[in-house]
Amino acid sequence: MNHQVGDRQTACGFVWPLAQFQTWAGKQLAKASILPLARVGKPVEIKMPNGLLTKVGAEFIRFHHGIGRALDAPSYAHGPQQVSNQGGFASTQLSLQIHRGLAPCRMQNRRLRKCFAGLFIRPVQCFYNRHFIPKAIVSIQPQQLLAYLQTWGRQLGFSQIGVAPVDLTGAEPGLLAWLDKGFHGEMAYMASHGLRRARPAALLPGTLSVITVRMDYLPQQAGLQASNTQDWLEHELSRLQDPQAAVVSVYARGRDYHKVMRQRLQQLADLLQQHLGPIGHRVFCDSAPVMEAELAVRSGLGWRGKHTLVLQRDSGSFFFLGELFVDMPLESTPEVSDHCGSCSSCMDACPTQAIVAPYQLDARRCISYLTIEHAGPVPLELRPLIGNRIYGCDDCQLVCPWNKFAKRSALPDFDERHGLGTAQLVQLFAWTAQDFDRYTQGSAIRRIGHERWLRNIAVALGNACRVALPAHQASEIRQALASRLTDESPLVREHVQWALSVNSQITDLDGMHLT
Ligand code: B12
Ligand code: SF4
Ligand code: SF4
Repeated sequence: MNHQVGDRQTACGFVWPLAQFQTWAGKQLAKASILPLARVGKPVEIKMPNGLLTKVGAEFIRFHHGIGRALDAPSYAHGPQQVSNQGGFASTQLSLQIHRGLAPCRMQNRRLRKCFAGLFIRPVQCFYNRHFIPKAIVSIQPQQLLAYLQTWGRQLGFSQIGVAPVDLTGAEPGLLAWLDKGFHGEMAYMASHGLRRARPAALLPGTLSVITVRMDYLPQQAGLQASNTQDWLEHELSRLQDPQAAVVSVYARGRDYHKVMRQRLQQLADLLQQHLGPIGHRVFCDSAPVMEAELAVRSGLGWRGKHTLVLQRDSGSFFFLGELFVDMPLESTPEVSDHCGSCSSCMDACPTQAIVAPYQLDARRCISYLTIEHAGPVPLELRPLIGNRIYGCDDCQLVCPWNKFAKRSALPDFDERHGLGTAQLVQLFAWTAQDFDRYTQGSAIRRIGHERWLRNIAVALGNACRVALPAHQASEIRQALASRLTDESPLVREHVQWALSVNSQITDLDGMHLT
């Protein structure tokens, strides 16, 4: 990259992070991406006549006019111009992270050499996530740091820890194609952040690495009713065949994972800070525009299955993902190879054919989306395919051969609550709004509210009515549905009416017409 800066500018770096290095170092960084601080998609020549350059404060240089805005985009992360800046940023095909945290411009050669030799020299001070972080200069071997992280991670109940780079450029075309096809449905939050979702350093300026974690969540109770608890997979599959069973996705039977993960990630960050002094950091678990599966894959926590989830040879896919964004340039952990081979069980098993091609999920057809994210009426053509799944769906995971190796959670947080692993539809349909609030306290289920809960169960009851059942069971279902025909919610009433209209067209086991 060629550049020309003002006469009075002795250090030749012209944009962060290059401004921090001597001329030769800046050039090497730009050319060879020595550190993950700089990535050049296409060579760009920028000439800045004297006067356009303004030195702001003691530590960084900002350009005026269009290109300056584009290059400086991440520092505007919280401003209203962020989206348009990002557009400009992308179209230049140039990606440079602004980082105010590394050692100052006149970094001594001795320190720089140390940095390249594998020792991370910690910043003296920085702003991160709008907070001032005072720092002591500490050096630590990357491998030593990773070993600490892994030990602390295990103590906190994480199953694995990795480190991902912040460059997710490779994921951007897939994200855009997914949005372009409208696969996100009503999840407006998936579209509203644009490419920031694939750019951790644009989401939080100063982020240099992402510490990734995964946590197994299979409850200790899963399959307890089976003759052998190791048969939990068969047990889950058999409940799908029982029309009166209320199937709540395995991940949602215990405590809300967002809370568990974020608390423990913060504890991990606290341990890190006890060791290293203050660091710029922020924790995430399904709580911000972050491509968690991409980060997990890039840090070797697993490979991407054809169902789009991340999975592992020795743990299957029943685990959550979370991240700790940090302002330290850490060495990434290696990726693992893909072991799906010619298998397509997940795609074949999907009740709604939501996996439209390998690694492509049309969320609008996914039962998890329909029962959790989707607010309005469930599309009529999809209702019969939902079966008895009332919150989320696990089918594509249950059939995956690698889930024979799924691990039970190390934490009691994911223990099943209120019999949610064994509940019946009629029983849950009887929950009042107060019952719903009481029984779902601290659970992810609470997010959907009582109305959507009843809507989902009405669909499942309607599907139960399609199956030939002994007369007394069919009658119990009809009565439960009828009790909500006058529900205050038009959404619930419509689904109940649909369920009962299905009921009127079938016959029971004794060959008697049910209406
Ligand atoms: C939105 C979302 C959903 C949506 C959409 C899922 C999806 N695949 O996009 C819905 C509501 C359907 C959903 C369902 C579930 N989810 Co979800 N979900 C998310 C969330 C918030 C974002 C995922 C995302 O970025 N999607 C955007 C698309 C573009 O990404 P992608 O599918 O990975 O696509 C990539 C490629 O496949 C490819 N691609 C995709 N489509 C296309 C199309 C074309 C044309 C092309 C060329 C390429 C392409 O490009 C993309 C970039 O590489 C994440 C948390 C997070 N912040 O990351 C959790 C997350 C993925 N979900 C999770 C879970 C547990 C689930 C469920 C199992 C819950 C359940 N039991 O009901 C199901 C599983 C359904 C499934 N098979 O994926 C976990 C997964 C953990 C793991 N082991 O991987 C996550 C990571 C949450 C967490 N923190 O643990 N989820
Ligand atoms: S969660 Fe269920 S509906 Fe969604 S892709 Fe997997 S099997 Fe299909
Ligand atoms: S079911 Fe088969 S294709 Fe799907 S994720 Fe598992 S191994 Fe891969």
